[in-house]
Amino acid sequence: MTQMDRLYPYDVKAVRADFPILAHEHHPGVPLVYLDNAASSQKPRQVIEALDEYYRTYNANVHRGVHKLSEAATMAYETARIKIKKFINAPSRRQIIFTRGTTEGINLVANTWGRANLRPGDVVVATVMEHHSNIVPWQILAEQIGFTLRFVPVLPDGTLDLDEYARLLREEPVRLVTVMHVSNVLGTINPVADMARQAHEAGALILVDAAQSAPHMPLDVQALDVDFLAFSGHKMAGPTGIGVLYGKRELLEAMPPWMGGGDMISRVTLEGSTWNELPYKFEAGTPSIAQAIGLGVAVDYLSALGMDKIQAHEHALTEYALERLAEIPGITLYGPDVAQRAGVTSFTLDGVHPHDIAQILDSVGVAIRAGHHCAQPLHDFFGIPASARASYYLYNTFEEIDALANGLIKARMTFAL
Ligand code: 7TS
Repeated sequence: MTQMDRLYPYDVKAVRADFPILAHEHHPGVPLVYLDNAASSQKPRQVIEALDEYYRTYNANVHRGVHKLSEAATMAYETARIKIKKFINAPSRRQIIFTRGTTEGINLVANTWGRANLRPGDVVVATVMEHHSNIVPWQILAEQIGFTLRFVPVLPDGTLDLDEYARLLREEPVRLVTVMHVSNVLGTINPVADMARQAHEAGALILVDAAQSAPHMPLDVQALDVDFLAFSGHKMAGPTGIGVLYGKRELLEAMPPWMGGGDMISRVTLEGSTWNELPYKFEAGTPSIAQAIGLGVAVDYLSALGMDKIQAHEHALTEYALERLAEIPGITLYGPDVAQRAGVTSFTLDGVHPHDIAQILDSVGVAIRAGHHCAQPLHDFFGIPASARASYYLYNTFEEIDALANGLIKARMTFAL
């Protein structure tokens, strides 16, 4: 299939015009082809302008002053929360906790629910494909508490070994399953609704790392029936420094706070303190106000296009990328069939180190990521120290995938392969 046969589900040209950075030249005369979206996405002018407007016209702290600026800031901050509640179909805005990102959301669950509920002998199940942010917090806690961490293996096609998952749930005292929705290396879409059902049948809870799904597909936390779900604003057209943790209400109500400080208390005396209601119990200190407002605008932007259409666009891009990449001699592609994956393609090229691939691509304007992508155990499984990764978003085009493929051919020629 050629790129001419492809139809875009929305006006990608108009979308691109909303992202100022995409109009920049990467080098003189060389346009930017941004294919490092799994690391962080670019931002539309609507989000940039919302930050600008906040700082220029109503900058103030939230939940405090009765002055007009503080009221306006509080209103915008809380309106963003309601937008995000709708975006993931949470039952209540009280279940939307603003964090700094996915990493903080996972650490929050580990340090509150985990610390209060996990005991020596308990089992927490993660997977071999997890990002380090969903491995290390559990390792730290396991060392302190003495519970056991087990990992669902990955199969050679880049999907999870779900038979082993079922066996772990059947045979081990599993209290929590913590799993990524979409792999940031393989693009694998894990069957988290099924995994949640199985976890619940075994009496376990499930936390979903939605860092690579919330930006790219419709999410419904009630349909998935997950207990906790975390994601980052900066990967979904929003600012850095803001993320979301969703939790089931009864769990959040029962959990102790993590960080102590202003805003999270109801009453403080020198003898002790009582906690504020949800979600403020988990939002100690001055939050990322501008960033939360910006994330609300990003969510408006994505929703206006339609998450189903964004997903369809990225699916078509990924299908095309897999075809084009497969034509490159000496390439090894990791991850499942396009039917089971989101817009992430990782690969190695015989005789060329991933960092050299990234450097040569950069010279022709194509920005990708090379390295272990914070997933060293997964790279260990495939027996490679690093890979090159191109990841796609709502503004990418088929022509940009051609630029990637042409850049890879140049990389081979540079190394005289
Ligand atoms: N979980 C997954 C699946 C991720 O891809 C990332 C970031 C995180 C968690 C952490 O998100 P943060 O916003 O808290 O940092 N992934 C990547 C990546 O693949 N390349 O750079 C960051």
